[in-house]
Amino acid sequence: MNSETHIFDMPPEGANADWTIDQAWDSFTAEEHETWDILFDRQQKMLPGRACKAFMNGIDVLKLSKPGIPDFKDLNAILMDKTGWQVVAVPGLVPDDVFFDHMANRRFVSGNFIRRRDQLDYLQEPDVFHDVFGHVPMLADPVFADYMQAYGEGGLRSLQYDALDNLARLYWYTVEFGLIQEAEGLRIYGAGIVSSYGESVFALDDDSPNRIKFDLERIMRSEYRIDDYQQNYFVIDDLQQLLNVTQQTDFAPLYAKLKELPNIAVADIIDTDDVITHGTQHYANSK
Ligand code: HBI
Ligand code: FE
Repeated sequence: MNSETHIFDMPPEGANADWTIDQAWDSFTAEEHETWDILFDRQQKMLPGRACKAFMNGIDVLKLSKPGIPDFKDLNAILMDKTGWQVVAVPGLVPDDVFFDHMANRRFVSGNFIRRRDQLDYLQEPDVFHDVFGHVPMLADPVFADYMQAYGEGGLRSLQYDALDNLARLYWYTVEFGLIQEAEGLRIYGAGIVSSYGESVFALDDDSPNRIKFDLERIMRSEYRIDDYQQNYFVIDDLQQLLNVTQQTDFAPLYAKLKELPNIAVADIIDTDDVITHGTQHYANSK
């Protein structure tokens, strides 16, 4: 862990007991607002025909094309009206139970800093661009909004079953790196992809990764890497599928079953996979 990461055991000085802080929107510098604009413009050019309908609609209804880092007061007024979600500022990564508790109460935590100019393409910790541009548009969709709350509630329960690793994979392969099959073609809904210049092309167009139909049990067994493009992406038929599967699955027996099954390595395909595109893995193998 380097000195730039913001991980604490306790809420840092000045933060509230639930780890939230004031966004202090007036404190962002002109350069920081401009960093947002550079990132926003780049993604905005890329995403038509790539991001799913719900995401594009969220950008529109939340008026995210207004220049500069969004003021959460204005953003929340619209978001609350659409789906009852709120965005709250936090200093950086927060503990899992805190993260889940906010989500279970329809609050999405956002890092209250923006990446430096030499980090436009990659940073390890979620900043306000990833959290707000990547995640918040989807929270304006009523079905996805319910899925995220259900996920937060499930996250809290998973801690009691010592199954956080399994459930975190569901978040990773849906909320962060999910693809969706729309009538017009394959589209992105995952925040880690839509907020990344390189991966928003790679995930859809590159012949390297595998693209596999969504399967809850399979995903909860699947390892992932956080430091490079994904080698497996999972594809849902629609957002309702995510909500249905989380509401209809009895997770306790599933967690028990998963403890007896081996993990599935990054890039592996298994017999039961419904494979949409079988990747070459040339990208991973060239490293
Ligand atoms: N904290 N700020 C922040 N953002 C996250 O995405 C986050 C977190 N703490 C824990 C956490 N994510 C994980 O538990 C999830 O990825 C499952
Ligand atoms: Fe994220």
